[in-house]
Amino acid sequence: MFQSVFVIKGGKGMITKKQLIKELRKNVQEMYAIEIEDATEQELFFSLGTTIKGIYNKNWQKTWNNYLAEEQKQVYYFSIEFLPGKLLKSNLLNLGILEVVRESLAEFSVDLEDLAAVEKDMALGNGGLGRLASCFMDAIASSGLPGNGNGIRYDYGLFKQQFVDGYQVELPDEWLRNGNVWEIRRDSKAVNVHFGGDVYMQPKSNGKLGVVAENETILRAVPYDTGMVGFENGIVNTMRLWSVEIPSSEEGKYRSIEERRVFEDLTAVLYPDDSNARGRLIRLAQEYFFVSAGIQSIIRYFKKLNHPWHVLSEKVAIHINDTHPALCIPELMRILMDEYEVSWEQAWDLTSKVMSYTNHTIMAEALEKWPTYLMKRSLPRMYQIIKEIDRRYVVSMSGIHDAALIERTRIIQGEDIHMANLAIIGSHSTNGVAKLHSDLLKAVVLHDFYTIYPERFNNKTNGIAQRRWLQLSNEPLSRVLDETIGKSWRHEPADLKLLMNYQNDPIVLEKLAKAKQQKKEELAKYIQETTGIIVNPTAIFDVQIKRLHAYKRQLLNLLHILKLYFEIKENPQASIYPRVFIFGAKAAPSYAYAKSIIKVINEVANLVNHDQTIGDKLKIVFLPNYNVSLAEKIIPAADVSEQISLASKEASGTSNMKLMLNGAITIATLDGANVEIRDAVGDENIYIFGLTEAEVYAYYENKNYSAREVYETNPIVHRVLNAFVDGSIPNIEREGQEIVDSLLLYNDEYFLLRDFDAYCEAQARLNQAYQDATHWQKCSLINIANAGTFSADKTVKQYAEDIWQIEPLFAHTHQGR
Ligand code: AZC
Repeated sequence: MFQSVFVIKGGKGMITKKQLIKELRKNVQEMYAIEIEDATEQELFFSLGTTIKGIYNKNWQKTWNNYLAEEQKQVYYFSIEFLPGKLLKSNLLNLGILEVVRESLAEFSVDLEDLAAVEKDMALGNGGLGRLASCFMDAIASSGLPGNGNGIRYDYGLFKQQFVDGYQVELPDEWLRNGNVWEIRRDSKAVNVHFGGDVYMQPKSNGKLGVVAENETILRAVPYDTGMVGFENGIVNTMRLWSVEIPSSEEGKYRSIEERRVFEDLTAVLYPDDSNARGRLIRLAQEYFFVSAGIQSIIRYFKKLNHPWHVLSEKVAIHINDTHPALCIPELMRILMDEYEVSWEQAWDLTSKVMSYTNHTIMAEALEKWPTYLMKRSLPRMYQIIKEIDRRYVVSMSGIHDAALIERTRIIQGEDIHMANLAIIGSHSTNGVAKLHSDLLKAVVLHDFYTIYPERFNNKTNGIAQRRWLQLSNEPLSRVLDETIGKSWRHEPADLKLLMNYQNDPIVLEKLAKAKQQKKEELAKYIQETTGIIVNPTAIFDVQIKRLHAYKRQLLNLLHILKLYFEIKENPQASIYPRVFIFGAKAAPSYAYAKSIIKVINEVANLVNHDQTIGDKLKIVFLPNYNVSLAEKIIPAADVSEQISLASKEASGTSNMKLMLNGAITIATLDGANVEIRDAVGDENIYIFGLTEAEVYAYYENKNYSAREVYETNPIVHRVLNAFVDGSIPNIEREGQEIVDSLLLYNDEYFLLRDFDAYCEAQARLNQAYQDATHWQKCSLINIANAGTFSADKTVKQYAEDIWQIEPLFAHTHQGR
């Protein structure tokens, strides 16, 4: 069925060392009028990037032409966040030229790693959701699937975090300062996006009612495309990010630079503070901006194919990644009806067939709502269409479902527009991101919708790009795997299972231990360079890396650390295996409580790390500015993976998968994908503790939890909590009180005290287990061997088959396999 017009070649042998050096030399000369030998690292990085882009550009063009020629159905993944990190090495790996480039640079005494470090992280996201979108981009291209990303090109990515006196300080992330070598600005594909104004209906010359808009603000959306290079398959898909400009036709409207600034700032920063009215307005405008631009460009493409409208859903799938792009639904309706005179009924039928939605959270505060007045004022046509969708929803459900249920599920309730409701009503698929999460959506969070549209609900457990999180970030482990089970795992992560055959092989276990040790030493060096803290690389490296949030319970980790600290203080001779607790986490700038926890962890670190009686038995390291690149350093070096959110609160988690893949052993609650990790490795190879989700809900039901009771009856909890306010920990008067209040006065919303004993008990078991090296290594091996199941390749294939109904371009050849 696939008659590709072009033969796409990819993979190894694409370029020789000689050719590469020739190209690189040419680019350095053309771009900077100098020789390679005279180029700075920055210049060399840029020239190399340009050279690499030159290598895949043809494939990029061919991939696109193939999609066009085959008229294949494509998916457009709309996400307000993408977190690709650095692209140089991943592009080299996927092109199969990592080694050629490494060797070519060596000829000039340049280390590829140094050059790679020059690249700024593309940090256009906050955390899990954005990183998932980027793992999916890599996996979609690597699976040969026709899929494109659609998002925002923020001038400033997620803030850079520094600690000053233990406090988080946020600095702007000027990732574009030196330019972005990977992107291509496409002026010819720019579109206008309309905001505000007055919108009303008026008969047109053909007698039909048409929409008239006056006094609108018109902004120009300019796309910047980045190639998403597939793994050794010659496919290059597109991630399209939109940037705002003032169209030349509108120039005259603005009298001053300040007036222009307001509009030019629309795509300036990721997640503007939404705690004030102005911030919220910008955020809503951002959502509409990238949605409208993206949908316009999709429709422009579809029109090129010259098909009747009813074919739209056979050619296009649009994915709404969390509710931020939910305006895709009314925007597609608008374009079909207002610009092409498609009837409401047909437009609605097509829209719901094209759209699908992923929910990433059950935290109520993260379910987006927009005040109607804001929508009415800034996006009046969107408001009209949403209102009509809501009205028709109510009418269509009346008589079928009871009135209360309809009221609870409608889109406009009181003064609020519920974006999740819009996303569910206007699409054909709603999925959660781990089995437990999807079950909770059906049973609790979105239960009402589940009774109305049971067939729309499904689960797609998250996955990760093994290429970045193992092949690239952990070369020592990758080499051991190659030697032990061959290289097929590099293409087929499920083949990691072959490692199970070696679980009792002392030589393999020893090799794995060595690979881990090498990464731990590298991290120890990095820790010393960046923080000055000297850690013992043979200690247990215990890692908690994720956004700072109360439900993720970094504080529970800290409570346990304090328990250990007091134990050693009381009994300095006690035999305790040395442990380094490593944190990486950013707190939202407006999230005061999370920032207090950062401060307290830093102060405890300061206290413990300088305490002579503790020595290297206990060290606490909070590495600043956690991001993708830092994760690539920490994860390969981890012995222990902390996944200790309150059961039911973490939708899935993905660092849990990355850590497991790198041989860390998980200590976890039965939350999110931890449940599936447990199923994959078995109870003996993971440390599970704490309340189950059912027990948590039972407490909600019976309202019978008393944190104070735990405090009063448990002497260790008592001792540890007192430390926050009795001066044992210096410099935390305000924060210490705030934390104790959250636990005692406000009854410990996330049940830290309830889970404390169970957590300590699991930690003690783990500590014991680590001291049996062979046993620990075997356990680690079993975790690596079973991590293949959490591959993003597998996950996107499930999306492709069950939700998007798209197929790979053709059965691509794995060259060089
Ligand atoms: C995160 C979830 O918190 C995390 O559990 C999940 O693994 C990840 O998405 C990917 O699905 N959510 C977010 O990052 N943000 C929001 C708004 O949910």
